[in-house]
Amino acid sequence: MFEDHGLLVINLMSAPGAGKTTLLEATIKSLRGRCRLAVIEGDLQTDLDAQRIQALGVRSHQITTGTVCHLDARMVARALTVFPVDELDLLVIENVGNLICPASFDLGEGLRVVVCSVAEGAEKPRKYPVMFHKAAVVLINKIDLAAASDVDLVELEANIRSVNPTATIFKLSCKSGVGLDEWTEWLQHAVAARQASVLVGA
Ligand SMILES: Nc1nc2c(ncn2[C@@H]2O[C@H](COP(=O)(O)OP(=O)(O)OP(=O)(O)O)[C@@H](O)[C@H]2O)c(=O)[nH]1
Ligand SMILES: [Mg+2]
Repeated sequence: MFEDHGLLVINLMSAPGAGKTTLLEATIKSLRGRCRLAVIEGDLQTDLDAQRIQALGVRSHQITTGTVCHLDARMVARALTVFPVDELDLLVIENVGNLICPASFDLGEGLRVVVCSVAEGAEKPRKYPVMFHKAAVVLINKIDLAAASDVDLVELEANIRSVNPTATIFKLSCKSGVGLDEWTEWLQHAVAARQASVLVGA
């Protein structure tokens, strides 16, 4: 259904607190006026993340899963009955913060984007490889904390490459803004490519 509508859908995943919602806030500010965007949020409880997105004037819908540690396609399909996504260029689904289970559930997304925060430690991609296997993009976030976390960015990037040699990797800090332009530029190209592929197919 997403493909038929020429809609780029991103399944945004990470460990809890890696910076998914902060990244979305920064991305929304950067793409303002250039891309019609909406967000579906997944959390066990609260609509705090959906409120953060709405505060920026962007439509968002919160799914609360109760005890379930991931989103699945049925939850997203149900959300779409009350949250129509017509006339959008980009839908981002922020999955439940969890580096394990969400990786095993296809939400119908066109792209998987994984946020890997420096503060988690350099070895995490090797310990939790399934999350990284199908990622089109890995965003290494919180690079401002590299020294304080005693994490070698070269080692972290090599560990991502060892489990996913083809992912596009960006190093950024949502706090300082470093690296965000490269990410939003890439994202705009991805949206345009999605739309162009529908035009070619039509
Ligand atoms: N130092 C630093 N802090 C950051 C950065 N990005 C996000 N944070 C902080 O990290 C914390 C968690 O950020 P969120 O964006 O809520 O993380 P999340 O992945 O959406 O969290 P969940 O939805 O609960 O899984 C917040 O206190 C942010 O301010 C960064 O680049 N550098
Ligand atoms: Mg969040």
